[in-house]
Amino acid sequence: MPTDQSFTLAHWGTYRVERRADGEVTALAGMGDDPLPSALGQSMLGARTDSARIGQPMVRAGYLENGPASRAGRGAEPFVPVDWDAATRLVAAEVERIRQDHGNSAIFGGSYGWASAGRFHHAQSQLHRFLNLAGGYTRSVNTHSHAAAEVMLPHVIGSTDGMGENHTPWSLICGACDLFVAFGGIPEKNTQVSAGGVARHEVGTWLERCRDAGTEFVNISPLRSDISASVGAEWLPVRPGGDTALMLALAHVLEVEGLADHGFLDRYTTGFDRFRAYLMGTVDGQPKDPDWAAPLCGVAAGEIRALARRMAQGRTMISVAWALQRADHGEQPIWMAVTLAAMLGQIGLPGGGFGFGYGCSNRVGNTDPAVGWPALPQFRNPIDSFIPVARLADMLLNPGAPFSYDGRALSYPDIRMVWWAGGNPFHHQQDLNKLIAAWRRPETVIVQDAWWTATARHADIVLPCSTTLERNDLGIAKGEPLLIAMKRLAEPFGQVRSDYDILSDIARHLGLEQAFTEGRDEMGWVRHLYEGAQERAAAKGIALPDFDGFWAEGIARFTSDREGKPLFHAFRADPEANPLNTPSGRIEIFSETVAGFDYDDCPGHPVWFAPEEWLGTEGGERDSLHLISNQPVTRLHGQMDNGAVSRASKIDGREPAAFNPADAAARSIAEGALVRLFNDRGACLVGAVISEDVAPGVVQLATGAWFNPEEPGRIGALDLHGNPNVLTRDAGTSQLAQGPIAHSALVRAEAVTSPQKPVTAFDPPPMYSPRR
Ligand SMILES: Nc1nc2c(c(=O)[nH]1)N[C@H]1C(S)=C(S)[C@@H](COP(=O)(O)OP(=O)(O)OC[C@H]3O[C@@H](n4cnc5c(=O)[nH]c(N)nc54)[C@H](O)[C@@H]3O)O[C@H]1N2
Ligand SMILES: Nc1nc2c(c(=O)[nH]1)N[C@H]1C(S)=C(S)[C@@H](COP(=O)(O)OP(=O)(O)OC[C@H]3O[C@@H](n4cnc5c(=O)[nH]c(N)nc54)[C@H](O)[C@@H]3O)O[C@H]1N2
Ligand SMILES: [Mo]
Repeated sequence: MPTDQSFTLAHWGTYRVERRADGEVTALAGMGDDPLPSALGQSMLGARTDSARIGQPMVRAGYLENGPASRAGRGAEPFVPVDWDAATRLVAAEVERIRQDHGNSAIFGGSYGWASAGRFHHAQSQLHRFLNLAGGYTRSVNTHSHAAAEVMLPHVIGSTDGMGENHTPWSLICGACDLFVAFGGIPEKNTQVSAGGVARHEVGTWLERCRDAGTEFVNISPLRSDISASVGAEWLPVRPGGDTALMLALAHVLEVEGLADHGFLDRYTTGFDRFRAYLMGTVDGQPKDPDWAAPLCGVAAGEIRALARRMAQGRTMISVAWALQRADHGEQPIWMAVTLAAMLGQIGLPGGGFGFGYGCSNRVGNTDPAVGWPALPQFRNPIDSFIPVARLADMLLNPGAPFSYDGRALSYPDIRMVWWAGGNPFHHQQDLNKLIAAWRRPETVIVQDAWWTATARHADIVLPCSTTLERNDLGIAKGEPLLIAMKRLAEPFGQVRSDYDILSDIARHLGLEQAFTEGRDEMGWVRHLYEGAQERAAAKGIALPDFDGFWAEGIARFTSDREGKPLFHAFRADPEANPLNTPSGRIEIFSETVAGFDYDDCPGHPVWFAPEEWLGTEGGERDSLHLISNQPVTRLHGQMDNGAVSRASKIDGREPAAFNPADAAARSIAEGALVRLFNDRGACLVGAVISEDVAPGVVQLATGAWFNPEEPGRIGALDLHGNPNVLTRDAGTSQLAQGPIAHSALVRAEAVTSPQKPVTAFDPPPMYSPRR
């Protein structure tokens, strides 16, 4: 019998749908078995119909009149509402023109971003499938989350295990780990989400269980709040960007005090001797000891020595948040953390070794049921043209210019069309003023989104899409034993369509409709994907109900008896039989491959590089503060910034920024005051929060406030709302990974007393109706 229950799935959780008698959805309630449902769900209903929603296709006025020749007005001009037929014909004709005149590599379809949960209506999968059928596109590789680690780790450990998959699960940390050393903390705010969805928020419970079982936590981070107070962690407020120096000094103590496990190093690693010469200062005359590191990392030499000895005394987990590698030379803390863990010799044992991303997403530390769930097939991209994801502005500004990436000499393609669906580059890209300049280069910009984000405002053609609440989909919380029937809960807003319907229609104009849809409608695809999931689950011995039963029930749970294993337990047990996928089959503390690339900014073993911008150099001596633009508590990046939860956190409409009391006092900044943060790259307004939990010299401003330039389209205009990416620097981590460096930026702060324009980010842009 079908029940009257409905559920929905979002990146931030699973929710039970509550309705009025007439069927109208009134609330999304946390699931009874979720120990810590995320409040973010409460933003979804209101945002669905708010002033920031786009109800109809829109074309920038100048583009409608003069086409691609008019691009200087991008981001500044009003929009003209058009009907779907006009919009889809315009897009189809432009795709045709660009691929005829410039070839498919001139279309940038990387379209990086989190989109929304749901296996079918995944915006990037939809767009990539469409573009592949249309002849291909220039793509992007790696993620904003952990690009440096994604490229570095395969050279060091042969995979991204311990970051992407196969972490030592919490169940094997709890009771086994004596000391959990958390670089970047284990911020519970971030465990609200996992890409694709969350069933149960369990990290908070695990931390408390670990504490009760005797694990001691050390939070090495500029923010005390990066571990919940209930865990009782010791706080070492490291200078942002100084962690590699600290790790080197810990390694130095282990080595000189005879605490390093040379048996492990000999059997399981290669290249320690080369690294040791650097560590001891044989090669450069500078031992990397605690006295050297203390002024760099801001942790006293005595504390470093004490921590190193404690780490060698019992079972120690070295945990590094992804944030550390989203920084100048972000490859180094990753390589150095593996090296440090190897010196402790506990890799492969319960509660020991290393892990990247505990506290960065709910999934990290779960025992994954390891079913390879199906996704919408994307076909093959016939074009081999790509950029590392964060090199977007460089690509647009410098067509043909050479760049290095992971041992390859490449050059930037000449992009004529940019197409984004499910991402928000005017949220995620560093140095937004540079992006505005770069964004003027392509001839046509197409954006699919549900809301007037800054990216939609900087488009020529805006194709408004439905939200998850307005369509049917299959939800699978990856890494957890749960499938959700994501039923349509509300009529689509205005004239919006799903990305699938939008692209099917464009495909029709290009003669690709049958290939794109394969004759299936939305429910046909949802059923098809579910049946694929059922098959794959069956192969793992998991029985799922048939589709109709599942859809009626709204939810399918299963049990997975997969036992978690410590990361690299098989390698530890027998390194000859289970080698790592590195050239040596071992952990590479020195990599001949990386050394062979001959990069001056990423040599063959972990080293200390002072970041170009940080508090340890001249700039820091003046009145600069280090900007930590971390992930927001109240939303997912820019998503739901227009929702109730995020809006409630604003101060006079501006994003809150947290200062240490001493830094606030020195600048006459009072709690709740309006503050201007600025540097040579840009400026924004924020509301001040004053907190002892912020290390001196640091200002914390979460990412995601919708960019709201006082004068839209003008480079350098003041952002009224508090988007940190007007301040961050756009450069690669190194020639190896070319990852983003959001966490390496210095800013200055001043109290603002004159009245300032209000935030208008959630109002629609100017529009006018076409002449009849
Ligand atoms: N300063 C600074 N910058 C950062 C970071 C940082 O730490 N500091 N973090 C970086 C990281 S780790 C990441 S992952 C990125 C995140 O950057 P993004 O993933 O680009 O950010 P989101 O706000 O999640 O953007 C997703 C967009 O997709 C839209 N969307 C949702 N569902 C759908 C759909 O079904 N169809 C379509 N067409 N659109 C949809 C949403 O409305 C939203 O505008 O930001 C990076 N930027
Ligand atoms: N609520 C919520 N949760 C999220 C997201 C979100 O938008 N909202 N985004 C998700 C995404 S896409 C990702 S990639 C993950 C990101 O996970 P992370 O990259 O780990 O997240 P951040 O919040 O940027 O950083 C975590 C903490 O690292 C600390 N930190 C920054 N720089 C340094 C440093 O130099 N040294 C040390 N020791 N610590 C430093 C900061 O104090 C910060 O609070 O979070 C995910 N979780
Ligand atoms: Mo991310």
